[in-house]
Amino acid sequence: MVAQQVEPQVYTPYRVSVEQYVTFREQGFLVVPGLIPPEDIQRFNTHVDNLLAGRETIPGIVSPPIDLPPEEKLKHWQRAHMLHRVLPLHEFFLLHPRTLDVLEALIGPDVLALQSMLFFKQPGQIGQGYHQDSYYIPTQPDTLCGAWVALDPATEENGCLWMTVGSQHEPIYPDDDGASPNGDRILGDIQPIRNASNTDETLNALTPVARKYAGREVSAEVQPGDVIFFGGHIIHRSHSNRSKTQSRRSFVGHYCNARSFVPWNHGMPYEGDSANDQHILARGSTHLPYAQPRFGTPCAANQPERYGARPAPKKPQSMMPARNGLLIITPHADEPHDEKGVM
Ligand SMILES: O=C(O)CCC(=O)C(=O)O
Repeated sequence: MVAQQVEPQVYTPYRVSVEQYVTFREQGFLVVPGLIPPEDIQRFNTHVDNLLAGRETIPGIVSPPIDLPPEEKLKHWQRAHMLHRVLPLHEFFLLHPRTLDVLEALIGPDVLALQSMLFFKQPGQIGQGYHQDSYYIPTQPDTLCGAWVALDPATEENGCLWMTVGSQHEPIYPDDDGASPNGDRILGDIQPIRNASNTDETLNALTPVARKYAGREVSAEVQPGDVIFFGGHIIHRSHSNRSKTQSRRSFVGHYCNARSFVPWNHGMPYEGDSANDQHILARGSTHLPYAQPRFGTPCAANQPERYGARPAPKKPQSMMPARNGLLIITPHADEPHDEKGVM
């Protein structure tokens, strides 16, 4: 079956509250319940069912063999990356307007969409051990944020995410096993790690860092349509799916502020120092290069008047002492220099 274009739809904009903004920074993550409408989740799940049954295919990727028993077909994949570059529905999910509304408030206003992942996580499939996402996806300055969309109920039993609250303030630990060139190597006393994402705590060298936050690791149990937003520094993990029948599917997008430099293209080559031109401008504007969505999903790259519009810059102003000694905001006094931006 050929993948269909996704018809543009109208959504009620989502407004992040001050409390949610503070929670995101205090906890390192934020759950927004019911952000994605049920009909969109239903549509995506039908697509995932079709993939697993071999009724839909992923260009360039081998589908489950036709003669495999249905229960074996379900285990054909654990996860698939970057499908937004080959399937319109994945591009639509990566650029879902309600997800972007939240990102615009948390890390924007300019948002670049970098990566997508689909987790199948059927009963018995494994989780992912302690890791920090910015270890894998560097952005400079680091503004990385994940948006984890629940497609099924995610519970402790079927392998939901676990977040180590407080660890969002940790630097990104570089490794000495050569798995990634990233990390905050400039810090004098930082101890390099090994085996990030390894589910064996005794091998994963982020375990002692996570243990600094003993008692603060929390499970993020969510329902379909709920979205978990989490920054690139928080140490998090998921366990294996221990349920007998309940899959734990999820769609995960990664984003950054579109004014960050992104020397990353999912391991694929790019020209020059940054790969910003490979990633889609989702909201706002940027002085850096960016890509267009391949399947025309509406976003700032192709509809700047709708998703990229910004208020016009105001006249330059300064914080200056008033006659009574209090600080007030005043227009600059020196008009000719102000126009050139000279103080
Ligand atoms: O969904 C999972 O099991 C792991 C996802 C994760 O850790 C991530 O998206 O960074």
